[in-house]
Amino acid sequence: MTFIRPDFRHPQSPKNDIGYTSKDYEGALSTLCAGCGHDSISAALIQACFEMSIEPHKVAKISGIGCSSKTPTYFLGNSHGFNSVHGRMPSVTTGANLANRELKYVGVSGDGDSASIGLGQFAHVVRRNLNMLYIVENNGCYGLTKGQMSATTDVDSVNKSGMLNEHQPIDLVNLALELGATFVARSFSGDKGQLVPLMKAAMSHRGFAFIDVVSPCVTFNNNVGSTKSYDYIREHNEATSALDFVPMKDEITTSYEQGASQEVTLHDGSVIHLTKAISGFDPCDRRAAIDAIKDHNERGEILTGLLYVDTDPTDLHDMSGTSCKPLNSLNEDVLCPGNATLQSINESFR
Ligand SMILES: Cc1ncc(C[n+]2csc(CCOP(=O)(O)OP(=O)(O)O)c2C)c(N)n1
Ligand code: SF4
Repeated sequence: MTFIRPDFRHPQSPKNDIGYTSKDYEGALSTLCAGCGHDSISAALIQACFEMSIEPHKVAKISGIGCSSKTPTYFLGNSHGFNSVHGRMPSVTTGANLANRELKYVGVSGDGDSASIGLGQFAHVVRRNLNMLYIVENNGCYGLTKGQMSATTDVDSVNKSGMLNEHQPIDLVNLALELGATFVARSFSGDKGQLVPLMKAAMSHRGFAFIDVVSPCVTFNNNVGSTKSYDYIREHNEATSALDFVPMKDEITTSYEQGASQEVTLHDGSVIHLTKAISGFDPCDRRAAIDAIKDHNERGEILTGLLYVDTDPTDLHDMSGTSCKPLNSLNEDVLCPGNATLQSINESFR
């Protein structure tokens, strides 16, 4: 069957600050199952990039293998993209990122892609604090290969064929916090109101920004007994706070009452407004985030929202002193500094 997306564009479609409509941020028509949570995440990314007036050609989308990893085809059709190997999105993103720091990097992965075959890659990209948005579209199963349980399936969760999982799950959010991630959030594909501002804040963060998005697989893991079904998540979701994101360039004219909300200012001057829901929760306290996640887990609840942010992180570019200019724009004079300089470098190693 051939799917064709109509090219019609309403002449009065709202435009963002750089003159683009949200259509300019769309991709190809999705071929995922109708109702798949992953499609809602693509829609949230389109909205976030449109509202932030990000130039599509300044974005690189990188993914691994899986239904989730197919999704970069369905958003930002005018951006750079690379659909890599299963579990290897982090190393491909690291290479591209170090060669060109002028792009925004959006990595899309699945729980199979990141928590099983790619777990080692995930761990290292977190601890290196690579400047990127890393999204795991977490459905607790291997959707593309027909619903096998994954490493994030909860104990006692039952899949569509009635199998009960007895293995301990890996919580990628906890792991990211333990490994030193500088921006950590969890959300639900069915909650665009929470997901879009989280994505905007994550893309403004300098360093590794991780969002674990619970994204039900309607075909293989949306049954009664699954802890990653739409019904289960809606019933067990508790948000740290309602949040809003104001980019650095926008005038701050919000109506938040003092005391009712908390502001977190990022390194570039952008502000995250949090209207507190959980009393005493401080998103700048890593230890408190780990404890809060564990407490909620023990009560059978899923804590969503902004869980931790370091407002002044040191990313891999700072640590490694990488080139400020893309490597492909450097000319011969810079790339070949001449005999004398090479001699002095060699001398410094003697
Ligand atoms: C090296 C390698 N091993 C196994 C596979 C088979 N395979 C393809 S996708 C996938 C898992 C996908 O699960 P996940 O990352 O959770 O994505 P989802 O499809 O659920 O979105 C597996 C095991 C593969 N493509 N390559
Ligand atoms: S199999 Fe599951 S994860 Fe894959 S497209 Fe269908 S609903 Fe989505």
